[in-house]
Amino acid sequence: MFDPVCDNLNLLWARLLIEECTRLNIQDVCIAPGSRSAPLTIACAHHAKLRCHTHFDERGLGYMALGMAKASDHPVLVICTSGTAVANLYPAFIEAAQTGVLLLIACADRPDELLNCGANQAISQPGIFAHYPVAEVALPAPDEHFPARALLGKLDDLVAQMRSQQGPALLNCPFREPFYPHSQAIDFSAYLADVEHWLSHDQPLNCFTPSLTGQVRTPSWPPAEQTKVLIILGAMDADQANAVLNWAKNTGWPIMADVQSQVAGSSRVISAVDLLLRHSKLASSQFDLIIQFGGRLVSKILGQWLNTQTGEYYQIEPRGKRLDPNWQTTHRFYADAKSWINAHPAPSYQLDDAMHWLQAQQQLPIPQGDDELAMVATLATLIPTQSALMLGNSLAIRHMQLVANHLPKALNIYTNRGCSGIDGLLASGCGIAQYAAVTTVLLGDTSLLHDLNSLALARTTRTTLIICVINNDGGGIFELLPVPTQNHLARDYYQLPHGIEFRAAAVQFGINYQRVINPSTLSTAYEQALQQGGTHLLEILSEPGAASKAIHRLGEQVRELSSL
Ligand SMILES: Cc1ncc(C[n+]2csc(CCOP(=O)(O)OP(=O)(O)O)c2C)c(N)n1
Repeated sequence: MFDPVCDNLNLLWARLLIEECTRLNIQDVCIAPGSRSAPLTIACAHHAKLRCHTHFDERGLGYMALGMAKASDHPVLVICTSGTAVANLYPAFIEAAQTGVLLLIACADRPDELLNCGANQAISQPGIFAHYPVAEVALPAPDEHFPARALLGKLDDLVAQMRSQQGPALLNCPFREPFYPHSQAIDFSAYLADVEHWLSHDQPLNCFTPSLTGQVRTPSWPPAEQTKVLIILGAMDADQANAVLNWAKNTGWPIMADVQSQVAGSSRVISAVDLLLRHSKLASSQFDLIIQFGGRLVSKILGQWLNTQTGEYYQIEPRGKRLDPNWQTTHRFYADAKSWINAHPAPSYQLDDAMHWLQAQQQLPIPQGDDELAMVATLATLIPTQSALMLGNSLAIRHMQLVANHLPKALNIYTNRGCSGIDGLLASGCGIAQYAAVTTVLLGDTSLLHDLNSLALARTTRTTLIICVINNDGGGIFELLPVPTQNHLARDYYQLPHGIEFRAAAVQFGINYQRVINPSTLSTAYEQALQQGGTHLLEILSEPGAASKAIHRLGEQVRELSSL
């Protein structure tokens, strides 16, 4: 029951907003300290239904919230103070916008009279995230002339827009002093009279029902039996991907799966595409119809190969975003995979078109040796089924895509591929770890240095969190890119070798640490970490330059496979 007695109007407004957030199904709030945001923070701290998470660094806080929102499938609230605190949330906010994650940022602000006059810690906050929010509300400072009904209604509208447009939103909250309670007990019943009904139940003030749009069927469906059909699975949820696998099972159509499809480890999909397409015979295949669910394909080779296909190309994507860097689709469907397949019953052709791809996949060589690719291949076999895996950008995700067929069948894979930043990857993993019994984070050394602050989050994680950092002494990916090497340009301006190992950082943050130098020490260290539980940092040492050589070698082996 909402208590109308409160210390001051700031706190009452904050309590109204936070209560409404919980009624709108927000269960986690990520808070960074600050004075002006104190009413919001205090309201959260006293709310029995909220799980509060704190961090001193707003950049990491935003990324932690992002990971949590993805893993929980609920919107997550982030609270911070005014000034650069808000700006530090920008990277996570953009990533949320690009990938449709429901982050609600509530930042405290100065009231109008303290803006543009030299007042401390004041910046221009409304509009700070440019066009990235799906919606934005700039509240007035708490004022009894502003009805409680309008206050709650504005929040309801914001969250409804987040849900319908699938993306993050900004709630700017100016407060005048006092920010903290002074043991007063003011009865605000008269002010709350216009939300009397809301006070008596536990539902949001406004309930929104999304409009039900009828699914349009493609006139030419189903394709004729002789039509060569290929299914592509991009980044998507496990239940959507599994629904597609089920739907297609009697067709015999080949299914190529990105590592982000959640089903890359299934024996029914072709996930080692990056390797298979290096073989000329497979690469010469042509399809009449490609049906792609989700997007943001990791494999560049797959993307380039798809570009050589000249048939029809359907893309099914629920947010209505074009995920089609080749500008190749002939039909775009604004639908999630399940709705689309419901409207398009799969024919039962029992073809054997997928067979030679799947057989070829089984014949692929497994990376051997002590380099990072061999270690990632080993890691793929160690990760427990049903656990969570956060894949960092740069080589971490690319290595895993190469060996994705070795992953367990059921695994929750998370990535930040909206902007593919190397920032906030550990923080995102820490957010995911709130919702998974076991979380593995795989990332590069520069990425970990970028997000070293987040070891402070990792140390407080209560579940099992295994951070695997591939230390190849800088940005190993640049070895694979045509960066000029003369005058050490690649080394001094791109790879930035640092000679740093992470043992001391692990000690500083009180995290278990193991140095790993080959697949067998990796297996031992990983199994031990799993058994022991808690947070572990496994430092996978890899010779700089070894990754590009290993990928090249593997590609050569595939090209020479005569049995395919
Ligand atoms: C925030 C951000 N800054 C810069 C980049 C460009 N970038 C892509 S990969 C990379 C190097 C990453 O190095 P590391 O994390 O060690 O991974 P490795 O390349 O060795 O796999 C950089 C700087 C980026 N993607 N994101």
